[in-house]
Amino acid sequence: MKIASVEPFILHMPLNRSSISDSTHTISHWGVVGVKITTSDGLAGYGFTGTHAHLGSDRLVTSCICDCYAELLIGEEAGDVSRLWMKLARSPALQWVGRAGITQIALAAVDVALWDLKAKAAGEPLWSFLGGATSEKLEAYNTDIGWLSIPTDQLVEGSLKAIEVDGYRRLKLKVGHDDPTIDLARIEAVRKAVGPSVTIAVDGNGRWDLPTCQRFCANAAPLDLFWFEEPLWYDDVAGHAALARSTPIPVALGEQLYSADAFNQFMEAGAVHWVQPDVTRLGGITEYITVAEAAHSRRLPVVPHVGDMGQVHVHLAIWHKATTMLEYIPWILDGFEEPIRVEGGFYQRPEQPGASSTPTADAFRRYSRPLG
Ligand code: 0YR
Ligand code: MG
Repeated sequence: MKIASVEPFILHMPLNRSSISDSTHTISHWGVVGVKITTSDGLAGYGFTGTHAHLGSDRLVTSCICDCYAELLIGEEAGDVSRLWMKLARSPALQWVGRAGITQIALAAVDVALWDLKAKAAGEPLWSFLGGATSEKLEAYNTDIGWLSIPTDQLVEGSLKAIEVDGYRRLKLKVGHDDPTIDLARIEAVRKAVGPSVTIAVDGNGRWDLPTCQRFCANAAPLDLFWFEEPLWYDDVAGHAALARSTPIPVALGEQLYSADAFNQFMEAGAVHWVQPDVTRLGGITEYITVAEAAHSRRLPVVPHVGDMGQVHVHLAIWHKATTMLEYIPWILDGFEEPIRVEGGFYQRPEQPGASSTPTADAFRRYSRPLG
């Protein structure tokens, strides 16, 4: 199974509403920026990263794949995923240029495509190919009801519908107003409506400083928060460790970390309780496994962030022992051959061979953007 071609693509898929905001971004499209890798025997694997659909920076990713990684891949044995990951991650052309950011995001797309190929060649869905399911059911928690751009009355309404109609038991609400008492009032309204048994996590997307987070956490005590995600600047290990020591609210993070080394620093400092790796940032499934195993060996739970909107992470979450739940954001369901499915608050197991990373022909027709 030799690699015959490496073809990058950029798709900009519209969200299920005009736009959403968290504390740091307002977006209207999700970028599916990736690569199709074809083998000499005609099998095609797809991998992608998730972006905020800025064409300029998306092209940096496809250029990295096209101008740097492709020549290292053509003619290689496609099944040697570990060796190819090392070849790309340690390539002299890129190691000095970036061990985080664009190079890892591009590597993520390639690595997912290679795993997709391997599972397709074996005729199995990735979760089964990796070793099978770790438990009967995988719970979904709902992020899509909680954007900062949703006014409080609709936030309450959407939360109630998610619980009472759709069967969720876990919600995540965005926080990060300049005045945190606004966030506290929003959470309080939801808590009052849904009652004490629903878990409510919050996500600050790195907006606040340490004193603001500490004040927020002290005032949030009666709200029973399940975790506080990305409270501080993404790389601030000491700040997260200080926050973790000063509040009983568990700290969650990882969606913007690019290596196992970065995760190790947070874990060693006691700066994270819920570990949130993302294959679309981390250099793919290969490095994700390293992080998930490191977390599990410290008995820390792993709850991946869905930069792929769950398409690939559903497989990893079903398979890995450290994971019992997965984020749900249904933005790109019409874009993939086997879209993720949640019923009654639980993920359904994918059945098709591969990593559920194959966009539909229709998505390529409708959402493709020029590579440059
Ligand atoms: C929108 N999930 C997140 C989205 C989301 C972000 O900017 O990218 O809110 O990925 O933090 O936990
Ligand atoms: Mg987040």
